[in-house]
Amino acid sequence: MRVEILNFLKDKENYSSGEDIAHKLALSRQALWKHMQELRHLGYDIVAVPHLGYRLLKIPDKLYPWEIKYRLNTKFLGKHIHYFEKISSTMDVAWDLGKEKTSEGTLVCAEHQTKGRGRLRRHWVSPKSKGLYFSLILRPDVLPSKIPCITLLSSVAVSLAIKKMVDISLSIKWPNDILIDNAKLAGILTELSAEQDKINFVVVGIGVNVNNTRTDLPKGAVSLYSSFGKKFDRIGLLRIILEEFEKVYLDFKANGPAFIIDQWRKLSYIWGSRVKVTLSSGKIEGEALDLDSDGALLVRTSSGVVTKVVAGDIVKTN
Ligand code: BT5
Repeated sequence: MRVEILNFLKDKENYSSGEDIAHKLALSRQALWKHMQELRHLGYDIVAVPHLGYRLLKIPDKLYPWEIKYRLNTKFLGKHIHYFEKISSTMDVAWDLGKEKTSEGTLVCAEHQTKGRGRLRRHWVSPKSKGLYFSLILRPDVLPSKIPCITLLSSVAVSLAIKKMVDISLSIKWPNDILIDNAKLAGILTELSAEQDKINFVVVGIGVNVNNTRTDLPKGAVSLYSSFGKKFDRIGLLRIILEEFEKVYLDFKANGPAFIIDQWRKLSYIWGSRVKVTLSSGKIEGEALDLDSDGALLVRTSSGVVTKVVAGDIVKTN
């Protein structure tokens, strides 16, 4: 009922009389008053003026599931949401849900992560209510070899969403960093449960620095706030990311990786540059040539051999 009351208030620019709301939602005035108290407790700024009624002045800066879903224009992404004030990592919860056959598109988000992680278990700094920290459960019907495409499509979708919200020049660093002027704005982590020729599920974890101040950020990182000097609507940004993500994902499922790879080539700045790549098996150095149709990075070493890199860290050396 809380959500219905909120939607009622959101649809009205002005005051709504208690009598009107109670009547439309088939509630007693007493029950309505109780719900209003609960909403205030959740952080909603609702004023009540005698003879005029109630008016919603401010929505709290919280990733409440019903706020994310409000006017969310997706078919399946974000239709089921698990929300936490504080959690170790959204990846852990999403992984357990993935094993339990939770439906594709389920979203796990948190205000704060105590053990947010990046690749190779590196720490992901996740201060309370400053950034977006969320994981999506996907069940793509593709071969496990196509998994790098899922990481690439995630960075393309997040970049397109951020550019939709704010006029900004972004770049992507292979495979998963979204950068503003070489500083890291967002990171993506893809974890996979698969058998030899079948994916059971994929968890895509996305961290975006939104309203972090410089002191909330690790070295080499940037936030939208630190770049623009103003706060951004985290819920609005999350909604746009979900919408863009679903569009790019459905296009990938229907038409393959052509769109993602094309967008990715445009957003990446390494083509033709010398790069040093750290792999689990050692290091290689060479020229970043292109992406192949699996989303792997092709690097030509000084011996002229072209190496296909599926996972690793790259640094541009010229
Ligand atoms: C990543 O790893 O960039 C993937 C980050 C994914 C985070 C999301 S948040 C929601 C979900 N739940 C999780 O627990 N994780 C996902 P990687 O490429 O390995 O980069 C990690 C490195 O980025 C660290 O070693 C730091 O140098 C740097 N770093 C840590 N926190 C950062 C932040 N908030 N902003 C920018 N850089 C950061």
